[in-house]
Amino acid sequence: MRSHSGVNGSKVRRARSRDFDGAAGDGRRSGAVASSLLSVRSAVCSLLLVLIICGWQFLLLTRQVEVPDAQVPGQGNVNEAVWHYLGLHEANLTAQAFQHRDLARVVTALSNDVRQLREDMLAFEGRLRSVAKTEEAIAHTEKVIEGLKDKQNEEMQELHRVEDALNQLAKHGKELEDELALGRHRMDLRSTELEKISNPNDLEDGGDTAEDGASTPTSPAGNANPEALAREKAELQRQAEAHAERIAMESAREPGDSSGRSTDRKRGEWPAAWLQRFSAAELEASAQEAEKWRAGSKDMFVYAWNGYKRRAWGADELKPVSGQRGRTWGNVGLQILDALDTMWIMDLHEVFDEAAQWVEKDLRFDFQGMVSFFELTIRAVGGLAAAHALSGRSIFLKRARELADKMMPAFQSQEPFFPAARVHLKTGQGAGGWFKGTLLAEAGSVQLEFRYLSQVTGDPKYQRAADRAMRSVIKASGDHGLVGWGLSKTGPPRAINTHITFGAMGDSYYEYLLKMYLQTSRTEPEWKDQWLKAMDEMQQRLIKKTRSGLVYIAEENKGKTRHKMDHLACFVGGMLVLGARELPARDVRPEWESVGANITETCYQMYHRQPTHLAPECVALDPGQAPGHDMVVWNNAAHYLLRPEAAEAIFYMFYYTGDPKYRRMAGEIYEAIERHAKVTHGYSAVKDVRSARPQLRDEMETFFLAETMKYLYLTFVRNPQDVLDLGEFVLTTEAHPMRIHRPSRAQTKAQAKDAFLARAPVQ
Ligand code: DMJ
Repeated sequence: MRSHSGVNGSKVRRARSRDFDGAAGDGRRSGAVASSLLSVRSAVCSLLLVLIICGWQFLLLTRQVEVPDAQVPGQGNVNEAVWHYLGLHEANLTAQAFQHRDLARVVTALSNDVRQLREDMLAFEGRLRSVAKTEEAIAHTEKVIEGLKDKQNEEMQELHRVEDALNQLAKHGKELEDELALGRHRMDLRSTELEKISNPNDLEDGGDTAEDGASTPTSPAGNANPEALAREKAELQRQAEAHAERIAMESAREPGDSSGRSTDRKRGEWPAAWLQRFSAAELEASAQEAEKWRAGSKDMFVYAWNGYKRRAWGADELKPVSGQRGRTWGNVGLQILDALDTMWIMDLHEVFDEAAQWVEKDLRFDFQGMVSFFELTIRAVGGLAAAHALSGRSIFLKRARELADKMMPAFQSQEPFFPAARVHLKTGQGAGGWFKGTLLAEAGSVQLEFRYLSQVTGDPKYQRAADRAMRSVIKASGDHGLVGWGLSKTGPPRAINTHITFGAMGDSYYEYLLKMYLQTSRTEPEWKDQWLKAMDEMQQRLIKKTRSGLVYIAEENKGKTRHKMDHLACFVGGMLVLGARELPARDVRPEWESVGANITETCYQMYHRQPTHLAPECVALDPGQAPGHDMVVWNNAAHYLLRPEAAEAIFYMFYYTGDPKYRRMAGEIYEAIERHAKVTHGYSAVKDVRSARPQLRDEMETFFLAETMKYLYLTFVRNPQDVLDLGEFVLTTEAHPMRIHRPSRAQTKAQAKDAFLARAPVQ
């Protein structure tokens, strides 16, 4: 944890004690000076006083002995006068003696005062000295505490290093185990082969099914010759080897970064790709303009989080208007798990620590009921995995794995190997959902999370299950890239409807194809190849434009185009620019970036054109209509659920281009949410974005804090590449960053070979 509070606190305390030391020293110095000044001043005063009194007495005396001319007429008179003056003189002397006595008293009193003052000063100096000693003692204790803290940190780091080393060892052990298992499996295959060669009649049985779903060799149509079969298998192995070698070589040659980002850029410098279009002054001005939104979006998060903490701590969801606990999704504190990494990214480390404590002590996976496999994966497993990826704390990985282990049995063990729509957390039993088959997005958007678990634990079972489901989806697509959102849930993989959409039910499958490729450092081209196919078909069949130039992604059902676009589909804007900047140059289609930018603009218009500046759930587009009339909001889809996809597209566009206009789009969305959705305990979904003062739904989905807030905040920070580097992380469909895996050459080859054999018609 990157808590700075302790360090800052002691820094402040040290500064304070330094100030106090200074003050004490100054006090001591000024005390001594004051004391000596006082003594000199008193002495000078006394001297002056004596001089004044003496002078005055002298004056008096000389005036009294003066003989006036008129009074010296004769001798007799002179005697009289002398006696008279002597009398006067005597009186004067007496008076003078009294004055001298008074003067002596004053001088004694003054010197007493001076002595007293000196004593007081000495006592004060003594006290100051003892205060300084106490300060020294405090400073020393603080130093000792800091030393202890440093030591503790070092020990924690050492612990993490040991943990990492252990993980590496475990991973290595698992790899060896895998290799062993593979070797055994191959031996089994060979002995089965040999048996079949020596007993050709068995071939008619059609073969058994191996435990892990890989088929044992069956006779290809029209080929019952055992020698030919053996030759074919050997050829297949040779091809697989050659394929694996090629993939390993290509991935080693991969540029690794086609985004235009300068890899040796220092933190705080503007990205080279941004500077190609904007001056440093323009970028600086944009960052300054966004600062208020950055601070505001952080406050927004804290406000909603505090409401949840106050009213629904530990619940899956909060109802932000009534302050009640919201829907139950598995009783796993879903809001906490989904928001962890946003806290980390926003540097809210105290809040993060508090949530981490809850994860460690209170999180339970014992809900007695069915929960959505997909939602639990993307929000809970993904949330925990991302908290692990960012903080490196093993508790998150431990809990993520615990949950995934409970969910694993819900992956079908036979074709099509999809995960069940729902899972019972106590028993691991799977069950169907509202749809008779499997939803495309549900089968094809759990891979990043499960693969991350395999990558960091070294246990391949999570990745195997998830990849197998993905390969089934690809099989179900036939020769195409696009596929209907309804898939069969039994038997060989196939689509059971023709409804093609990048909105609800389909969306994140396409997103995961691209991101799976990026997640393993571009070493598994099978995902990218399928994504490229899907993008080419999307471009040809679904990307449309209205007369006024609004570019959108239509849907297709039973061969007919439907001119509607879900808010959900806005993610495509971000996905296209991600592909354009992160794929090897030879794969990038020139139109991706501009189509991505245009879709992002349309999604922004979905907000901007409403009186609330909030977007509806879906819009219908009319390509033939005049400008301003080409986007229609249906009555049954006029609500805004605090969804993130437009903010997501804006974030990706900004991340790669640095264009200030994207910050302004995001700023407008942030302000609209603040104005219309803020309620007593958080932020609420609104009923109708067309109404200037919309009513509220009393719902705050967990993705508001997980995604919407994260994307907005990341768009407002000075440079998102310094906060979350997309060369290091890939974001899941719930915006959870998974650290990009860097497989070794041997791992790349093994994976490529497995993939080749998994797709081969005959094994
Ligand atoms: C999120 O849970 C995920 O982004 C999911 O893929 C689609 N729907 C919501 C957000 O709208």
